[in-house]
Amino acid sequence: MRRKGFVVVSVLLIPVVVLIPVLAQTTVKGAHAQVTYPPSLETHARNIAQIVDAAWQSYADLYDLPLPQVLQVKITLDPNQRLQLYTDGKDSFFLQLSNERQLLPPNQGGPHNVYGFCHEMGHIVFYHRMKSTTGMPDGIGEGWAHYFGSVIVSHVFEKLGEKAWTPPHNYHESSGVPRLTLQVNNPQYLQRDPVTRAAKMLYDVERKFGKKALGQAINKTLAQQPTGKELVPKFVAALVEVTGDASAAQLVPQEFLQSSVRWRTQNRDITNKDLYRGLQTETQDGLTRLRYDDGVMDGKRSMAGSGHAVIFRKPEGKWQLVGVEIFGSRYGTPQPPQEDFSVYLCDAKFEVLKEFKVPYAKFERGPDKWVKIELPATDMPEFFYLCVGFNPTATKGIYVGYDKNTAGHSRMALPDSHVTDAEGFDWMLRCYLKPSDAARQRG
Ligand SMILES: [Ca+2]
Ligand SMILES: [Zn+2]
Repeated sequence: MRRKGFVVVSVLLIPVVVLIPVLAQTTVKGAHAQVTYPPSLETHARNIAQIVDAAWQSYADLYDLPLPQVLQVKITLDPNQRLQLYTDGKDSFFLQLSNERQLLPPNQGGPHNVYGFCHEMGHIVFYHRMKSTTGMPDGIGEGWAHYFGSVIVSHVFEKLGEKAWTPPHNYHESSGVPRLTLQVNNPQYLQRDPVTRAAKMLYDVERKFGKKALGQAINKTLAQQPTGKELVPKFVAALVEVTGDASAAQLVPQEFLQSSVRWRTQNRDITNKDLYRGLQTETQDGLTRLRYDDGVMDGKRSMAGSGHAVIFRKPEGKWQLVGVEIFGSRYGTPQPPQEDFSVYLCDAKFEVLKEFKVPYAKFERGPDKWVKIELPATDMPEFFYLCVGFNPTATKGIYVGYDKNTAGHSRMALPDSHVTDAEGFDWMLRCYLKPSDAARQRG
């Protein structure tokens, strides 16, 4: 009996002990920072709130660059996670720690934490005012956040000094303008790293035209809500306008003016007919349907920062695309988000021929099923991609089913961004065609 009693007690105790550190989160509020943290990190949470407030003001004072009024910082401590600091690009960033040694300053083996918050805010400065990051050239996202993170962390140091962090240290020397200056003047770094070249671009602009002009050019750029592809070309135009100096454009390396699709695929050339083995052409609902999958799902996936693409070859003759069908389900809030996702029809070079916007509400939560999406009849070339971008996050997205009984025709891809082979499966994504109506086309 005693033994049994003892067992019951331990069963009750264990969950309590395990749950407390996971659930108990406390919040400290600053003027702009709202820091949520496990109780053991109280001191650092207060440090972070003060640093984020100071950095928020530095972005405004030095560059006139606005940030959201309230920035959420979420700190978690869990030995099962790896050290990570990242942002949702809107108004939050996340510091994931696996142990408290990761709060030590850089000269004691820790990461550049103080700089890191200023860096994430640099991402938010851009991303929260952009239409999307699609097509952003390699190096720009990190390079520009690095530039601002470095300048801002030095400015924060002027205001708060060494004691802003526990233990106190000179984060200006370790992680601010001195480090940045060494990097952008190091030929080896410049040669091998687009991030350094992108940081040097802003460094050069600021040295020549000053902080106010740089801030104005960026504000003019972001006021147009650019995509990642448009960001740098619009920045160049704005910079020339703000400075009244056409030669300002020369400070922007050519490599950043075209978006570069990153190809990680065995078959960049999709006009090879051998690639379309396994493509089934059948009649369904009075239309012609193309598919690879066997109708039985073997897994499903949602991918932040990417999309689901499948290559197709149309049958002989003239056809128009009239629909796609996707096997999947929605996750997230019970109510679908009030936004559209994109279906792209792309040519054999993965250039967008047409983008169709489709309401998220097309997909329901619950069991996965076929969802048919009608599209306005559209001509397409012999070889084409259909790509669907759901812009998923942790709280909204679509799981797209895949089939392992077929492979080689699918990619993880987004236009102007990247094309990566989906290895060992094809997305359950079909398309519907109808013979093109020559008479109606003439009319
Ligand atoms: Ca299957
Ligand atoms: Zn970053």
